[in-house]
Amino acid sequence: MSPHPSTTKTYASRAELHSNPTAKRLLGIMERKQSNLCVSVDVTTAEEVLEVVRRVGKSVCMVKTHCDIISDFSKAFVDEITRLSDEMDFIIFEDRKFADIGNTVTLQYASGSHTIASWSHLTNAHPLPGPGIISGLASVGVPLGRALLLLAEMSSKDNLATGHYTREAVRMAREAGPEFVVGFIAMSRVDQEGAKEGEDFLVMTPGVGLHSAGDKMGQQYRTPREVVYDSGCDVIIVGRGIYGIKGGEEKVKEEAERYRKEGWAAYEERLGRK
Ligand code: 5IU
Repeated sequence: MSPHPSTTKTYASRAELHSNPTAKRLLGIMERKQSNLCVSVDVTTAEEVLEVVRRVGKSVCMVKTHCDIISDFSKAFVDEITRLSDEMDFIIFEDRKFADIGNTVTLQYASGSHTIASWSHLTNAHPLPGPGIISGLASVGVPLGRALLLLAEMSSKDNLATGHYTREAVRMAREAGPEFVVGFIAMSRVDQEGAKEGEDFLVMTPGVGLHSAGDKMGQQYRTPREVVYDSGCDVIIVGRGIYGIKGGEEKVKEEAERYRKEGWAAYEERLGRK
């Protein structure tokens, strides 16, 4: 099979063609910072999250949050992570995994104690409920210049997002158009088949780690090279492999740089630059 067209282009050239402001900004950051690394900051107090972000911020194109695990989530936290995102030049991705009918997700996205749409540039949704989930989220997100990923595949063992389900996720994204849906959470180039002229989805991939094959709860890890070079994905998402490394502040910084370099080398290799 010939390589997917998106995998043979530079992030910079892809940035130019995107109409969605978040996708455009993200691809620009990736090129500027030579980083396709997203750090997933799954720690449970605001100060811990911000500490990790300050340590890894220089090395990443994106920071991924789970706002519902932060015990002291507040407006002050939002202000500070937003300030860091401007200062250190990264996108904020709230990994909310919306999964309800359009009306409900609209409320979950805009309201409640987290008001996710007000601070998170990018979020994601399960395609399970059908296209209404996209139109609901788009009604809130599009006026703010936000972007959405659909979960087409997952990294965990024996998950059900495979085959027909994955293909339907891709079809749903194509039908929605590029205004709001900019890509997928997936383990591979799920948009390989039936690509439409001019389309360019971002494929973002969790389950990346250099130290272990997985955890006791079904997570499965691959290396940055396997994800970016072998599978043609665009962004590597790394959590415990970076913030969980033992050895203090410097070690976390070093580890983030190590993943950034490996991810970037795999991207250059896929472009045939080395
Ligand atoms: N995450 C996955 N797999 C998935 C999806 C999301 O691991 O299929 I969708 C999230 C869960 C966690 C992060 O927030 O990505 C991975 O963290 P670790 O690198 O610590 O395993």
